[in-house]
Parts: sequence; structure tokens; C-alpha cells
Amino acid sequence: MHSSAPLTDAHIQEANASRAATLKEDYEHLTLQLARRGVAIERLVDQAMAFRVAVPSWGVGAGGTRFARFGIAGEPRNVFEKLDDCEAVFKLTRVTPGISLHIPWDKPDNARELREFARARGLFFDSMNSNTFQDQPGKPLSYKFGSLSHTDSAVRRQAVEHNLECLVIGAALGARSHTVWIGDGGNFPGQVHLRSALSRYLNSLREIYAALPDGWRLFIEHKLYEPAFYSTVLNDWGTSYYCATELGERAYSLVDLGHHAPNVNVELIVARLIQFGKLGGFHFNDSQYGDDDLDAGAIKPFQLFLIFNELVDAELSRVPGFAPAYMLDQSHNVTDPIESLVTSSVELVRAYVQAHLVDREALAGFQEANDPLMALQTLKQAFTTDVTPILATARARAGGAIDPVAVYRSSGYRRQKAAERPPVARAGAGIV
Ligand code: LRH
Ligand code: MN
Repeated sequence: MHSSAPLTDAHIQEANASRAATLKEDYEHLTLQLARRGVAIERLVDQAMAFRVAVPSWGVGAGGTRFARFGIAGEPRNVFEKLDDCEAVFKLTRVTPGISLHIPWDKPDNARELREFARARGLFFDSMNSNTFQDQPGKPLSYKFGSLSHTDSAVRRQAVEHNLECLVIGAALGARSHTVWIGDGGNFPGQVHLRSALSRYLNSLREIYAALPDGWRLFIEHKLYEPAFYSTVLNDWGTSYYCATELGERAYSLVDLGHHAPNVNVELIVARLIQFGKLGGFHFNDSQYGDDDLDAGAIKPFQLFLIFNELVDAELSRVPGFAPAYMLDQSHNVTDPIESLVTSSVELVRAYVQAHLVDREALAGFQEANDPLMALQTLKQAFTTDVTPILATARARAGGAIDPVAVYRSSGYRRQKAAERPPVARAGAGIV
């Protein structure tokens, strides 16, 4: 018997039944509105149902900052309980069957057992993530001064070995990509030789790339700063693109929305990586200042829409090899992680559907005619269209919840988990 009993399909269907009439009304109203624009609403429902985004296993626990981490009742204590909570997100949204694991946080004793546990819940494993930004129990060498770019070849060796282990675990779990983010860099001018550090990093990546299982992709994740506060080895998309190109056709750049300087035009970076054939995927989240890892669409929903506008434009113009992997990467410091993952995935589907609402013929005309105002208005018309009835209809047709947060709260899931999972003493601070 699955331990996610409180959130049963019956409970979801019962809750949907009480909302069906209102949804039907709103849906019919939007149908008319869109029909006037020559848009077939059913096409958009199909696209919403087909959308997929992976959930980070580390996202179902309470996150924290360097100052403090405040736990939450019923916190998952191991990878199995994390999967139970990921199943809850999937049951409510029906767009998150993929789970992105982080090693060693989620290192399984028995990969076959874990794979079967996930399969029984309708889940599979998406991109693997290595961790050479924390010292690992049982590993002799420290990553204090770096990992894949460390000056000491023995430390680089240890870091490469860890990544190779992630590939082996991932292959046993059925994953098909590996994401490498390192915190390597310096806090002071002169601390790191900027060019040779990158060369050491790239040589380490070459060993990981050479060991990629057949059919796998390698995602290189750039980040401007933190934990290094003066220079970061893999600091921006240009450096990531260079490394991905140097490695080969199965290496790509991954864009974490929070990994850029304030005011950077992230959708422009996305358009570049699409055009260069090196856009591997995303870590979606939102931020006001730095790598805040807030809920996607919570702070800059228009930026999220503009990013999906580039993605949908590439999808519709059939850019060769365009197959970005969508993942959430957030830190839930003050909300129920399940509610944040549910609402964040809903906001991604919203941006995707709104991007499909853009009248691209009209937009192209205004661009050709150098009519900036009408070009912007064309995007704004899509962005300001309330597609909520489409999103709810898509979830309901897929067996999910019309109002996922209300259904989650009425299910008593968190209360049940709090009873099942006694609190575990954890470090006082840090991301997880
Ligand atoms: C680094 C990062 C990376 C993960 C970590 C949990 O900031 O975005 O993707 O490995 O967060
Ligand atoms: Mn990330």
C-alpha cells in the first residue's frame, strides 16, 4: 500500500466534481474569446497536457540559507519518502513524472529497488546531479579550494570519480543525462589563475564526457557567483558554450534562471543557445537579487513568459535537435515544498501555453515593419490572457486537480506525513 494514501485519486476526483461546473463556465467563456482570435482552445489543452518538467528531489525538503534552515513537519527523511512527496506533486499536476536526483544526497543502496519504487508511483528518473561543492563523508580530500578545477590532481581525480559514479548509478536508474555544477572559484583577486583553472576544469570534464553512457547528454550549468565571491570557474553562458563545444555533440549548456547578474536578459541567452544548438535544459526558479531559488514565476512572470516565447518559437520553427530538458531547482525556505513545486509547475505550463497564444504571423509582420509598439502588444496580448481554465482542464483530463493547492490542503497529506515521519535533527543552515 503506497504511503501517500491521503492524496487518493478518489479524493482528487471528488474535489474536482465540486468545481467542474464553474470550470466549464470559465472554459466556455475563454473558448469564445480565443475563437474570436482564430485560436482553437483544444489545441492549447493538448499542449498543456503534453508539457513536462522534472522535480528536484532536494526540492521536497525544506531549504535554507547560510543563516538558517527552518524544517517543516513531515519532512522526508530518505529518498523513498522524497519520492512519495514527488508522487503527490505528480498526482496533483500530472506534468512532473520525472525526478532529478542529487548524489550523494539520494545515493540508493539498491538502484533496482529504487527504480521499481519510482515506477510503481508513475515516476522515472530525469537528469542526475553530482555534488563536489560539499565534502563527502568517507572521501579523503576536501573541495574547500575547488573540485574539477582544483590545483591538486588528486582532488580532481576524486571529483571525476564521483561524477563517474553518478553515471553508473544513473544508468541503473534509467536516467539519460547528467548535470555538472561546480562552485569552484576564488574569493580574492590573485587567488586563482583564471585561465589555467578553466583548462583544468575542461580536462576533468573531458573524462566525464568520455564515460557518458550511450544516448546520454551532459549538461554544464554556469553560475556567476556563490559560493565563490570574486571569480567563478564556470561563470557564464559563454564559458559554458565554449566547454560544451569543446567536449562534443552530447554536451550542452543548462540555464539556471538565478545564475546571472541582476538585469541580465536571460531570454536573449536562451535564444543564443538555441541558435548555436547547445541549449540542453533549464533549472527554473525565480529571484529578486541573486541565486534566491524562489518559486518559478513568483517575481518575474513576464521574464518567464519571454523565455517560453523563445522556446515555443524554436519548437514551432522546428529548430534541428531542439529538445531542452525542463527541471525545477528551487529552495523552499518558508512554504510547504509540495505546494511550491505544484504552483511552480503550474506557472511553467501557464507560460508555455501563453507562449503558444502569441500570434507569430502578426509578430513577424510588426518586426519586419519595425513597429516595436505593436510587436510588444502582440506579446502582451498573449501574456495578459488568463489561461487558467485551460490549465485546470488539462490537469483534470489527465486525472489531476482543478485546484491543486486546495485539494492538497483538504487531503491532510502534510498532517499525515507529520504523524508518520518524526522530525530528524538537521544541520542549522544550508540549502538542504
Ligand atoms: C547551484 C544549483 C545546482 C544544484 C544546486 C542544488 O546553485 O543551482 O543546480 O546542484 O543548486
Ligand atoms: Mn541549479
